[in-house]
Amino acid sequence: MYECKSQTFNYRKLPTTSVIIAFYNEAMSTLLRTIHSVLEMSPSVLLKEIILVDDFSDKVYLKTQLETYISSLERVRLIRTNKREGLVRARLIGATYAIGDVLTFLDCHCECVTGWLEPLLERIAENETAIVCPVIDTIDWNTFEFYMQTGEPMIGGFDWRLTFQWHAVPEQERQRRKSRIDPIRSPTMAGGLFAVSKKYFEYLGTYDTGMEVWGGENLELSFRVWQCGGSLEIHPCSHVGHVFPKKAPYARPNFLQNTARAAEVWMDSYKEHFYNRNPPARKEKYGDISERIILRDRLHCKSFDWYLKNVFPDLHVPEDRPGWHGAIRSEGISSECLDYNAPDHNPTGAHLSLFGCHGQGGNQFFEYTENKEIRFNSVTELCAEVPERQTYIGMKHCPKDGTIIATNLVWEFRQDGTIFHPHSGFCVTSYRTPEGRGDVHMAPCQPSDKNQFWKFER
Ligand code: LR7
Ligand code: MN
Repeated sequence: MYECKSQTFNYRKLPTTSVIIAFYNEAMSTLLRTIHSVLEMSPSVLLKEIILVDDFSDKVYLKTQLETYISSLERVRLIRTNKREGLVRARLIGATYAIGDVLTFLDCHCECVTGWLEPLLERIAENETAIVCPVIDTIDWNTFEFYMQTGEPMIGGFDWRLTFQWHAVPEQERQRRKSRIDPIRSPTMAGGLFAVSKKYFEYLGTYDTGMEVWGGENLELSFRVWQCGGSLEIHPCSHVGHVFPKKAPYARPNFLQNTARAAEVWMDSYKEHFYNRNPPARKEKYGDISERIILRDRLHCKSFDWYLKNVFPDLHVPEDRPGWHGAIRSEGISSECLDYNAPDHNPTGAHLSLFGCHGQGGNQFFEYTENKEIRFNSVTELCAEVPERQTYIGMKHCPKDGTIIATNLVWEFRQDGTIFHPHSGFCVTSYRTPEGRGDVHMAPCQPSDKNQFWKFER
């Protein structure tokens, strides 16, 4: 944005920073690209040091070869953990060595763009309780080309499985900001790239050190900073590219466990929506959270209800009425449940099909609302419909909360077990394809046809 280019900074008034980069088995090329871009794109008066934290990698080139390489670089330190710590504790180990006023965390496969650092530091100088993220640009996994995002940045949210999601800046936030280069408030952060005052980060309780390997810590910190009186922002003038790999160089089995910790500590009774959509999470042994609960009390943090109403009012909150959510099992093909595969997995477009009931929530979690919609709320809120003159069940974006619902989105779960669609006059019906696969379509309602009987189950 051209307004960003005309900004000037008085370096003497800005805090200094330590850049902390934890890595596990990263490729040499992407790791060095990150380090060099930080060194080249950061004013040297502001950059105290780069702290690399090797989280017990086993790649040979990350031993002496890496050490030799960085020994010729000024202000780059390498710390190695004694065991695999996971990204949370690896970052915190790095932070204990930091001498800068601000901690700037980066993933190990990034490229910082000219002028990336100043806006982050300036914002923290102005408001010490702000955690500030850059705009995250994409570095192509195949070509390693840098794709700079233009236009209005996206901000962070989540769905009720507690997976991170991007979405557009809401109207209310657009109105609040005075100029295109004001920081944008964001309900959540992606997790890898942000700057925070070292003092404030410590006051806030750094990270939950009970979290292992990967996942969950980004939402935990997001909820915490908002609920405990700070803010989370994206600065439109700060850009950093990030490689989104096809496949991570390590397994990630801890997402549910870490996320359960975040939900237990911060979400109050709203955590049930998460568990409903992730039945296996109820069985996760998430460990001792007593210290985090003490922290929440000590900092007099606000409720999750407050967070939803004030920070993320656009998020649709599920009703999850007892008996009206979960998997929808067919009586006709009793091993199978309604299943929604996102369009890119489904050559015939976004629609409902049948699939073996797996009890894991995911693509088989539906919610029947008081407004009589059948909602699928992973990623975004989708509502079941029957497109005109079609017999398949499509999924389309639900109307905004509080607006009128088209009759096409209305369904009736009738006493006899049928799911009736008044607009088309048809019933949801299971059948077998010529290949013998179970599928579902809309068909005239027949008395006592098992293929038209359905049951919600948890
Ligand atoms: O055990 C580990 N030890 C580590 O040191 C596992 C990982 N790591 C390092 C890893 O080498 C990397 O530098 O931690 C960093 C993050 O791991 P990635 O790059 O594999 O994670 P990601 O980019 O796929 O995932 C995003 O969500 C994570 C949730 O735990 C972290 O918050 C990541 O930092 C975060 N990345 C971003 O926010 C970049 C933008 C992605 C988006 C959207
Ligand atoms: Mn990453």
